[in-house]
Amino acid sequence: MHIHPKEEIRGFILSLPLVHPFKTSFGEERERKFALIRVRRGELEGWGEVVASEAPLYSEETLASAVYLLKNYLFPMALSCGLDPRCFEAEAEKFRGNPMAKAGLSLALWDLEARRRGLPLHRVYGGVRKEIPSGVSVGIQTGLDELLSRIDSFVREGYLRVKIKIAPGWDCEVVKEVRKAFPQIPLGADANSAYGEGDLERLSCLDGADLLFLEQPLYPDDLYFHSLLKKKIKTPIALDESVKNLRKMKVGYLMDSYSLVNIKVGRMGGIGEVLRAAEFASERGIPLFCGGMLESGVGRAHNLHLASLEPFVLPADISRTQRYYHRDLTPPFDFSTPGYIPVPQGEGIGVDVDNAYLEKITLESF
Ligand code: OSB
Ligand code: MG
Repeated sequence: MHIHPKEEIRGFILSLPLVHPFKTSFGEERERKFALIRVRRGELEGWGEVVASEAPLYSEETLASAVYLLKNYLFPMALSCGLDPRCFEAEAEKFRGNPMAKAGLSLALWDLEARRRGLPLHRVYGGVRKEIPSGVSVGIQTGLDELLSRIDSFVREGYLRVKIKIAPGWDCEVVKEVRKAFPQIPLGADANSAYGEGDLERLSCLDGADLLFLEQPLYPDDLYFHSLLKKKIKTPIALDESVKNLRKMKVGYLMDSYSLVNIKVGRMGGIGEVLRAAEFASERGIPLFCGGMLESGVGRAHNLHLASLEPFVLPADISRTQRYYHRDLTPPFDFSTPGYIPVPQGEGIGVDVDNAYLEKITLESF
């Protein structure tokens, strides 16, 4: 008789205090509450991160809705797939939405799969980069002086691109001053959908600042008004929230809604969708960058492997660990040479989770 090694899935709800509060057009975070997913087969484990937050501000999903779905539907689904990531992702498509719940488990299954094959994840994906150019996303500050001094210290550290969060009242003037103080840095601005169809003319105020991109200025589900905006302004449009899957990316391409795309696995519902999006981008020459959701070391390790794919040609929203957390659940990620974070070379995600610390900060497990 064939004996199956024991298969098990467990979720952990955790909270980590941020080194610095992170303010966007939709709110301010001082700590990050999220979930980690651990899958086990015999001696092997795989880890994933669920990036949904407590309130539905970035997207409709919440941590509570993700935990509900995982516990009641997605864990049993993955077990009935024998923890096979492709089987799970295909099965999970029958549920509408909820990409962050699906992605958290998908990531854990891919990590396990890579470890089973004795390969680092980026080799399983066919990544081409050994180190990832690193950018930093800087929240809305209480004043211009604070912003300029934060940017100054990030630039001195070696970050290769700075992205500042903008919102009505913290936009044209701020971007102009940042550009004046840092004439050379690759600079982007992210509005997290703070503007509407009445603001299209106004956003051309950014055109003089030689921005690399304006990210997601309009509604989080919109492609049409972004295509109108793209015709009106010179600044390249990057989409984040609006690109919820490959189909949205295709439609946005056909409608000419963007010049580049911020890719987040949590937003797109799993690795399979990201790999298909990367293939599409590669065929069309669409530049991508890997986004971030202030992940712990587990999520950031996954992001490093994804950012090694060929079309991810722009600096990623993957910063040094010390920019997010004093103490993380994995060993810290840092620059090898200034501005570059190496892709972990061990099996799977290539880093181990500090189980003692995990146990200490777990609020609840499921
Ligand atoms: O819009 O890219 C975003 C963080 C939380 C939610 C949305 C966004 C972000 C970031 C942070 O910009 C990027 C990072 O993890 O460093
Ligand atoms: Mg964004």
